[in-house]
Amino acid sequence: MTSKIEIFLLFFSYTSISATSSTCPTGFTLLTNGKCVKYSSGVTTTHINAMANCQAFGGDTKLVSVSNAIDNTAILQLTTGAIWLGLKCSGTNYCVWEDGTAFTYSNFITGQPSTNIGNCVMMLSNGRWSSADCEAYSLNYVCQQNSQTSSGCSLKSYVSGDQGTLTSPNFPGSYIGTQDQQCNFIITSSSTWNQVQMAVQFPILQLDTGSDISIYNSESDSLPSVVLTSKSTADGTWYYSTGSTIRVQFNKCTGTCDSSQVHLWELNYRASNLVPTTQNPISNGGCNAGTLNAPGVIYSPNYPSLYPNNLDCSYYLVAPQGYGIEILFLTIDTEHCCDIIVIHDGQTTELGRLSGYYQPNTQSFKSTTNSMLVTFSTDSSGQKSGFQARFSVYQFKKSNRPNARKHCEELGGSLVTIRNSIDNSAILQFLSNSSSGIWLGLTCHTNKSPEKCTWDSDGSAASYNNFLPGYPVTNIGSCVYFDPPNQPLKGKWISATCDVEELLYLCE
Ligand SMILES: [Ca+2]
Repeated sequence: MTSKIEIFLLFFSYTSISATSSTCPTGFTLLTNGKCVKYSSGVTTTHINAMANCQAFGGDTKLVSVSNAIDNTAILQLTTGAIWLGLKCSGTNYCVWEDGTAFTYSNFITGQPSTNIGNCVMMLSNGRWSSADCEAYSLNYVCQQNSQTSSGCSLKSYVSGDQGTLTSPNFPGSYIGTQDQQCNFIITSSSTWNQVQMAVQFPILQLDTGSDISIYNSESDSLPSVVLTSKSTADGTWYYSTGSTIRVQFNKCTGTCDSSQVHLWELNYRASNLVPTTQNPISNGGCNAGTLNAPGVIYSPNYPSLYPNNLDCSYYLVAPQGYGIEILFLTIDTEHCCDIIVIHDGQTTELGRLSGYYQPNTQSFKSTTNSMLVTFSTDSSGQKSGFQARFSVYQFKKSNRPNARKHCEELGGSLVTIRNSIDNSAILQFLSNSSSGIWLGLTCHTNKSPEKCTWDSDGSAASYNNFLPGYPVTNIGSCVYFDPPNQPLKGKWISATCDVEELLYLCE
């Protein structure tokens, strides 16, 4: 018996370890978290230009994000004097990293961020952060991009890191014809913080009909949480695990495979911190937790023990611009008459009310804006266990232009208006990860006369424009979309047929 066990163990350990090596482009330095970084070293500029300079390195290069004290020290050691961070703040304490990292670590000096000073953020020479006017300062900066991991394919490949990229065998060539039939990537965060979850996204996904990619919540799960097939597209969706490990299984075609086209995929992975659970209230209203960045989990106070009487809780859930909040109630048990959960789209439009007992995982809601307000109020007697809910981000649906406009009007607004180059840069930044363009609230009436196009929001003529030279072309259509910077038309405005094209849109 013993020898059988030994043989099994030898076999297991042999197949379970597969080397992966991370590499950075020339001039970039590899940090332990799997990011490649490059210091501008003497090249100082405004925040917007620094963002553009980073993007010019190509791929997913952005201004640096900092998700913990170790990263902060590593960046500090690389630089001299103040630098721009890829962070922007609005409101009292609502800040968003340009690369989508959850804003759960900060190192601001006392009393900041202060949007009276500005919406941008700089790291000072002592490592502390300060708000800054985006245009008034000219600073050094650090660009980052994910390291490339040469993946290979084996039954079990272990990958450790907080951010990185994996590719199909033989990438950027086709995986068709490479031999292994199944590859597993078990990706685990290097963070020791226990509230971390791993997410994956596919910027490139072109599977043949005989192959699929299954995503599992952990190394040992046998049922996948998501299965991607030849019909799946690289639509920017992040797929989250419930813990710090995610397993991605690539099942390659067997037998006759389609070698008429190049089939390949590229995967980005990213660890993000779960939003800490709300604290038990020490007094009525003590469960108000401020702004919570998605993804995360919220609970009623004391959950799963009895919630207190006379509660007035609110949970304000926020996603990056261009994304909505999706909430799934894992459990709900409240006093039916009197202890009520209300879900709002944004802060005011009511999406639904829940009270009483519900089967687990049956109640879910989606916002049409990038925020959702959930309130929970209880009366003076009668307590139950309350609720537990998971909230995540989803990318808005695409729509033709008439429906997009109608939807914005239903929300009391209009499709996005761009008055100047600053607005234009903001949209460019919003679109930096997108493969779809967005509709503008602009209608053109005369061929090749951009100044005669008018904005939906107030009927005014377009005094500023960023049309591709020779546009608008009203023969194509009177509507206008903004092409994303990573597409061939690189951030330019293009004419389109209003009721045919399906694109993303932003309301304002
Ligand atoms: Ca009650």
